[in-house]
Amino acid sequence: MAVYLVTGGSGFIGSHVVDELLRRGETVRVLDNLSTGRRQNLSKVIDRIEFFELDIRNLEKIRPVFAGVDYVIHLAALPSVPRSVKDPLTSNAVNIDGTLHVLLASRDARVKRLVFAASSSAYGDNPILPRVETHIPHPLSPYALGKLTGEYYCRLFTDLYGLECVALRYFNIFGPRQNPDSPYSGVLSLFIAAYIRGQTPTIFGDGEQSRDFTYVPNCVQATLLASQAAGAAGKVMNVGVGRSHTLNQTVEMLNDIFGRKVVPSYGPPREGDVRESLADISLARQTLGYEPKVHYAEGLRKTVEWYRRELAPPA
Ligand code: UD2
Repeated sequence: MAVYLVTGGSGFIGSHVVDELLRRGETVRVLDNLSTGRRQNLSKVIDRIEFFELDIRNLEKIRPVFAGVDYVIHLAALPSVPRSVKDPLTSNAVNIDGTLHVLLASRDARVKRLVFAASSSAYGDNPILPRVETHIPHPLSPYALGKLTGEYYCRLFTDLYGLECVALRYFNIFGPRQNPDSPYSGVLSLFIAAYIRGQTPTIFGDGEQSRDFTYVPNCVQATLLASQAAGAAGKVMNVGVGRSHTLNQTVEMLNDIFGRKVVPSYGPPREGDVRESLADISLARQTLGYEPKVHYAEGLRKTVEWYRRELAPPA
């Protein structure tokens, strides 16, 4: 049994990672400042983990949490492209300085390996699809720049200090527990909640932008493989499915699932938005043995089922 520290463990992705680690019998610590994470995401497991309500912007406060830790899954971050465009300073403090703090604390505690949640946003408007890790990155937002900087820091920490780091470029992860109540939430949580609440979803732009929407268990699988796989240290890898869908297609799929004919409203495109996104997952396949098990349509159906239960009015 190993000791895992999940930063951002009360968040959407983090809480799924925690669940899977516990299912495997591992020992789990969570470090989270609950800024975007939610206690209720861990409510079923809180008695089985150690929880530290701390902020990665404070290096000295977080250091003790790393003592005795074998593996760090570093997911704590301030997500959202538009939030970072509005407030680049906080985005930088959390996503860049915070990541550097987590790396320093991990190095000094002699952690065996750290897995970093990087982002598909690093590719920006590079016109070549699918995205391959050797493409030149071109971040379009402070969020994308922060995640890319985190990757570079990871590689440096592997090369300079021997801290094994693996950076995974997550491609638009979705699924249960993504908070639908913030304007900065992922598009699918906002759209599904709008359907359930009888509101009209808004598409920013013409709806022809595409994403490699990735159901969260696929991401959990890749993340835990990355914490163990031989030959992964120092690498950056895409984690997606390898299929992309536009927002207009997504609305059609949701209309099918809900048996409705919702017509979305269209607004101006978002600043810093990426137009097309599609992962080549060959490297993660080869290096990690990663294989996405759930594709978009099925993940979307399962996610809708979850939100239907979650957002149902109390009986
Ligand atoms: C980026 C990253 C993703 C992850 C995420 C974290 C890309 C391609 N992806 O996601 O991997 O790191 O950041 O925040 O950069 N939209 C609407 N209506 C809405 C909300 C969103 O049309 O109500 C659009 C939005 O303009 C964008 C798409 O939906 O074109 C997806 O937006 P998102 O916020 O879910 O995720 P995105 O792609 O910025």
